[in-house]
Amino acid sequence: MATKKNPNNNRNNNKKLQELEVNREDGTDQFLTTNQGLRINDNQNSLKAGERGATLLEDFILREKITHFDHERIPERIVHARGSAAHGVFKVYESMAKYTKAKFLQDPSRETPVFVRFSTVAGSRGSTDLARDVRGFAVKFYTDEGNYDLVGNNIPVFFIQDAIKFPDLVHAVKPEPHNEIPQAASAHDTFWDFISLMPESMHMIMWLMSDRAIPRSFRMMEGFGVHTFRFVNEAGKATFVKFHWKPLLGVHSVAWDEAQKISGKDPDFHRRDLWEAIENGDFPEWELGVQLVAEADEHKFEFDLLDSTKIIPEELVPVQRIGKLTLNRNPDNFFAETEQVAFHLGHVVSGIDFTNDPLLQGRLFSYTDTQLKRLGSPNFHEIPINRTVAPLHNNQRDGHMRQTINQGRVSYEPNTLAGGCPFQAAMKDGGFHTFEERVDAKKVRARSESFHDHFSQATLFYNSQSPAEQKHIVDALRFELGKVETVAVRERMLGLLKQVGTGLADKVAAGLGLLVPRKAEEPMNRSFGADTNPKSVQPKKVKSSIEKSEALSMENTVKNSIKTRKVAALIADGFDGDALDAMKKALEAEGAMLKTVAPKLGAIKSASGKEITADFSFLTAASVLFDAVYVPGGAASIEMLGGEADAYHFVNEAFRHCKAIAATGEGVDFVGDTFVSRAKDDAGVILGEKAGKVAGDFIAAIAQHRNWDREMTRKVPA
Ligand code: HDD
Repeated sequence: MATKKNPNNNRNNNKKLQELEVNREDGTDQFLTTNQGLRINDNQNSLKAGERGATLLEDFILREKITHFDHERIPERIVHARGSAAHGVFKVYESMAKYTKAKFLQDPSRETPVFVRFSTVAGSRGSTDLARDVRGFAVKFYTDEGNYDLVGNNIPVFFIQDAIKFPDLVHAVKPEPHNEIPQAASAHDTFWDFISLMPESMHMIMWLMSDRAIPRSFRMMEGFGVHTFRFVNEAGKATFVKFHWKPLLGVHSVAWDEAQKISGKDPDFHRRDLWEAIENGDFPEWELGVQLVAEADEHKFEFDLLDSTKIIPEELVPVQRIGKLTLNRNPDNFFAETEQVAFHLGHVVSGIDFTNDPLLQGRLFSYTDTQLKRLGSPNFHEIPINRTVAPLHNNQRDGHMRQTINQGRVSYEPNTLAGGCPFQAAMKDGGFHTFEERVDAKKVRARSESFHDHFSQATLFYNSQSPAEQKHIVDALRFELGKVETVAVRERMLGLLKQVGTGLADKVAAGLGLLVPRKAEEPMNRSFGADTNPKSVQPKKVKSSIEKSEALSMENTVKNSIKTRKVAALIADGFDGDALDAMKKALEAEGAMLKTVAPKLGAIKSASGKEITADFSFLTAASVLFDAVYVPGGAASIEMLGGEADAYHFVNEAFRHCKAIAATGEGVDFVGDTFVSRAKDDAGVILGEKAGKVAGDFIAAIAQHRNWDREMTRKVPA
């Protein structure tokens, strides 16, 4: 789709941009050259012994070009291979100096440049954006004190408690190794075989089977740092902190049937959405939230703060919003920036520190290790997108593709020959000082008993969902487990779901045509070494201090805006031009877009003879790519649309996916011939004579995102 260039999307004057500028290349008005700067005279023909003769080894221009091409690919990320990114800025609202000495969290006038990469986890680089999957939400802050990476997800918990299980988890979810099937999908035997033996994953599974795993847009996702981290202030006092990103547009998702169809119609749906929003000047925004817990309160919860399968419910510790992230510039080059960016949990600044969460601890090793493999050199920090804007001086030298030209003969410390430089920084000068946590323990391979409850928060999550959201979880489990061929795996999963309680297992079992096992398989918990008797350490359900948490349901999210929403208007020659204009004006006034879809591309004439150019034809658009549909009147237009199966399908499918539908004039007759006629009382169906009159209700219905209740009562084939 064509995008209008955003006039505000220019390069603001920050240090990171100046840095990137040095490496930007633009061939405008320039000669074509070799990598050595030699001007090329013929880029069409290789050097041959005669016009019909063999190519000569001497052709250094050919060899240089082909060699470079042969080496263009680097290994994709082992997880999170499929991603999209953007540049932006972060600003704190007011100083957090009471809790952290991190300077970028202290000065509200300071704009910190950021680069944010969103991703799916399981699929390859070219896989669909709409997989049912966790989304990565990785933020690199280029602070004046060094790079800080907050490498999180759009789900606040994780599958496993200990990093030693990560390779197993990833092997299980990736395409099965014998036939490389299925791509970017968890609906297969190896994933559920593993999960059915890992009760600790049940909380995460609830989130993953919910609509959170099929977001409407990266711009409409929450983000979470997942682990408990530490803030440390100037006095050395630590406070536990959990990080949240709260999208200002709210948290919204698509329907699973829709996700599967988008995967065919536009597998780049999320990438395109992010790109176009930024090009259009609709800059995505999130607020940074923190949950703060005093060190003294570490043990006051019924769960362990070090356990990444647990949240701190917002009812227990409210999320304070402390700053804003705005994405305002698309990358210039996907490979140079989005592909080469290297995140690492260990990229911290003074004032932010770790905890002993065993998942976090393992990650501290994995990220640099993987960059070495993927980017191929310990100098990956010199790639422009990874460079810090803070001064960098140390005695590390050489290595593949070294760019820095270090001067002088001293590359060791201590030294006198360079006057002792570069020298260590005292704490008062920002030198990083690890939080002095007291340790007095035996070396053991073990899991703390405080990690043994695997079900309470899974139940809390399920109980906190609206009826429609619960139905989606049941349907998702029926889908995923229905794709599992090994019946014993399905049954083991039912045994686990039974422990989540609340009738969930019965509902899933009914769809699978199975019975819920009367007793969960005995040594269900395999998270112990060979010498531990699992029966003595079975997972225990702890009583949650709350029954429900409003923040866990997307039903309670922001629903007061239709900004950036896409509405399709179905038109053909003879459409009611005044109605279309009025609706477009009303929608655009609220920040939404109206795009026309017609039986053909090119000029379409209104009833009064005015021509407009159709944005899409029924072949190039589909209802799944829009948030809502409008059918204006115009007798001739409606008659022509009446002959288009695709036009009926468009409306029926939008109805099935619970979207807002409006029709005016003769358009009302058209939707009367669709399944919409079954639902005249539906809050998301707005019918009337004049566009100006129905626009208000239509806008209110779009702002609700979807009328999910519709699917609880209607059956619509589409
Ligand atoms: Fe990870 C990438 C997030 C657990 C090992 N991870 C990666 C990315 C995100 C996360 C967002 C993509 C970064 C990018 O856009 O380049 N990972 C998480 C979260 C986890 C988590 C939120 C749990 C709370 N990860 C985790 C564990 C390990 C890894 C336990 C290993 C022990 N993750 C990696 C990795 C990746 C990675 C292999 C692949 C590519 C990369 O790092 O740069 O190192």
